[in-house]
Amino acid sequence: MLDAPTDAIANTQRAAREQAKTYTVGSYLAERLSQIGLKHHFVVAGDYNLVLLDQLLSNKDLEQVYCSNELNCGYSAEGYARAHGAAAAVVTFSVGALSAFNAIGGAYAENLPVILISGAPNSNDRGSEHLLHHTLGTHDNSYQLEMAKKITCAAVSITSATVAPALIDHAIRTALREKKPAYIEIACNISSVPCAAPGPISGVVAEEPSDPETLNAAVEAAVAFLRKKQKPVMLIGSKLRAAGAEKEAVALAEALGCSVAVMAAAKSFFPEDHPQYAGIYWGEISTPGAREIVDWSDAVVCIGALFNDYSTVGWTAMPTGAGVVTADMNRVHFEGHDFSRIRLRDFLAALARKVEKRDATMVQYGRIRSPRAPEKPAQPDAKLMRAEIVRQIRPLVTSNTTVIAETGDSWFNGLQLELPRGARFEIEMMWGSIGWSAPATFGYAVGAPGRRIIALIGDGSFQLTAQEVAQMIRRNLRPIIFLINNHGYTIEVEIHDGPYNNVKNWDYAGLIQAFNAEDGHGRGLRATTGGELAEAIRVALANKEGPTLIECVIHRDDCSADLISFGRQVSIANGRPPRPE
Ligand code: TPU
Ligand code: MG
Repeated sequence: MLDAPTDAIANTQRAAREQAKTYTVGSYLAERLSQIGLKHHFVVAGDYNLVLLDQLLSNKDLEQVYCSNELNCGYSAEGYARAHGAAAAVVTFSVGALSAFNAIGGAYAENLPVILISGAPNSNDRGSEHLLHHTLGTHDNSYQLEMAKKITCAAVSITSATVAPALIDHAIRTALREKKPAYIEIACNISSVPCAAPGPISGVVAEEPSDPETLNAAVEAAVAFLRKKQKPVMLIGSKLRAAGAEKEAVALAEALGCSVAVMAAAKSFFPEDHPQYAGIYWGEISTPGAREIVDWSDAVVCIGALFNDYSTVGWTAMPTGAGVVTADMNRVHFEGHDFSRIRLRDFLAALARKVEKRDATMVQYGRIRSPRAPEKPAQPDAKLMRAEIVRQIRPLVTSNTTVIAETGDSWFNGLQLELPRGARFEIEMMWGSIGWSAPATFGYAVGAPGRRIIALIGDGSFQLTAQEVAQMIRRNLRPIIFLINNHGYTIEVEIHDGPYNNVKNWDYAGLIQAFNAEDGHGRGLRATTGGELAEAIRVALANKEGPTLIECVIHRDDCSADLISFGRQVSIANGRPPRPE
């Protein structure tokens, strides 16, 4: 550490250096990305963004991470945001950005601040008679910005260096506040043009405070409401993390003393080893006791909950009625009250300080809880089955593990894993785009290099975005991928079957060899029995230099009981006839 006078000199020198430094639009953007804590940005090059990429490279605190295509680039950034709080992806105009839009829609649905940056046509060509490549071949090139406005919380087009700082700051600030993606398009001739130096980052990252009077009123009303109730229960939803309120939820739980159930999309957002943890509430496919305790309660405090057709199992499981308290990211409402402009974190913390103990649901849950039945290992040479895969994965999950579960039966397999304190679970349940998990695993691994990542991915999903395993190999990242090969879209089979649910088989282990080419250290293994799986896991744990993919071959119809029930209810919900006209 420097002593005080030397410190002052160093500060003056730094300020002088900053003044002398000329910023360009691109280096300004890089500085802002670095200041909000990003260490990486995900990139696919294209002629509209090449000069911008040079400018971003000039920031030594920011590393460029290359992706195989723009869809994967978007998903990688989305995975990085899950690990790191925010992320940036840089793509080229239209041919790149339109592919990335799927992932950006996902970031919107999943409440993740991903900044999508697109190179764009030269400012001189705007409104001119020139037709440009990578466009629709019309003279109006505003369509990408217009599309971006629908799937981001802020979308800006930069064609002038003078206004660039304000527009960049606006986009980043809005994304961080709203926990939603933002879009910045920069004309290719503008990114190297000098612009103003960035002001203090506090102006960009400052959070909107709760309105103190509203907060107070909401807490008073909630305390009075809960005083009248005998059996409150807490239900944790996926927006709890986006609200930055995980600790405060634990504090409220401990003050109330009640049972705490989580929704599937919020697995790991409340510690599973906490004595008040009562499992996953998901209608008829809840973990044992969770549904019963929520149904038994007389007040369900829903915190950051997100109810859709999937999370309610085809609208069969949704807490309703006068006992429901909805505590959302910026709003609380219940029985005759509606309060906005209060932050969830502040509300939970203040409520925890004032609320009276109500532990009836905890006492009752203690009576009805049933420990998971012990699982019997399969014979080592018996045909591999889904249940045996889950059984063998369980001991791999430690406090340093993140489990990433892809859409499909992998959701249900992942949800069956118990998480020790510190383990994390990532699922894309609102957007549910197959193909998300391979690049999200890549991005997550870049963002959390010290963590052991276990990805559960179905064969159908993997085929959308498999290339990103090559990027894991390129960076010597070490996730373990359990590729569940049931030769089809089994989740769709359970909802509605037909020939369209069959998947062309691949040689998945061979694919990793192909990705390795001359210098990679990925391992690809195939398990058809429990014995082969155990051996493959041993090899995976010993592979210190790259990812390991274990193809787990099971029967097309070997799926979890939960998926069968889920599929039936979703099929009923999808098949409701239209209302009479
Ligand atoms: O375990 P399993 O067999 O269900 O998983 P797999 O093999 O990954 O199959 C997933 C099947 C699936 C589809 C085809 N799940 N949802 N869909 C519909 C779908 C189509 N396209 C995108 C981008 N996302 C989707 N969810
Ligand atoms: Mg499958």
